[in-house]
Amino acid sequence: MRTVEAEPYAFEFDPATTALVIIDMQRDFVLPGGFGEKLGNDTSLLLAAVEPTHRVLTKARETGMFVIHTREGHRPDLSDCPPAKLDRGAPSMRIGDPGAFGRILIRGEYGHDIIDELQPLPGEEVIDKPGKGAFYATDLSEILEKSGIRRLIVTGVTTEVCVHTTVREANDRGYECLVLADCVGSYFPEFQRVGLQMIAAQGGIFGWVAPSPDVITAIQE
Ligand code: C5J
Repeated sequence: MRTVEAEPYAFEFDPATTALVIIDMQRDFVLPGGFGEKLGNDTSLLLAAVEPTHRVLTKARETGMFVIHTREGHRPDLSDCPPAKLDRGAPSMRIGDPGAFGRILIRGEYGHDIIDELQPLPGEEVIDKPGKGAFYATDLSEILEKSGIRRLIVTGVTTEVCVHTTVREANDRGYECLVLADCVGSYFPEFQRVGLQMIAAQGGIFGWVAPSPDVITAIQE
């Protein structure tokens, strides 16, 4: 077992039964010009997570840890996108509309795919999810069970939406989740701060939070 100082208390993990999960580091969310920015958001706050996440991913790959990437998106005919999701907030650009990087959040489009820096390697799991959580309408549960994974080290975007939803879903399924504070990002600084606090509050109500350099050290011990 490895131990890393975390909030609210030390997180223990065995790299052999722990997966690194990288949530939705897609061009449409992270890059200037993409869907996220077109909705009025500042993507620099998400881009800040790229370098630290790349360092964790490199260490995980070097040490043979199980790596999972997720992508939020939909079929080209939008049959897996509820009208409520499509219409929410009456946005000027909707999922499926043409955007700077192809049709917004549609599988197979350039913008739906993961940014160059964090592209999956052959053999790494890529979970295509229609919802915010990575367990809803995917085979993530089966993959984790089959692979003997008990704990998740979680990175990605956005902190208070897809990261939170996935960590909550995982916690309810019995997985212990460590969220890396500098490897997750929100368009809203306040949500980033409070989102991280919420995870570790009440004795770790649904997880732990730690900075990535400490976790890299623990992985390579
Ligand atoms: C959002 C996500 N924010 N990946 N998606 O709609 O957090």
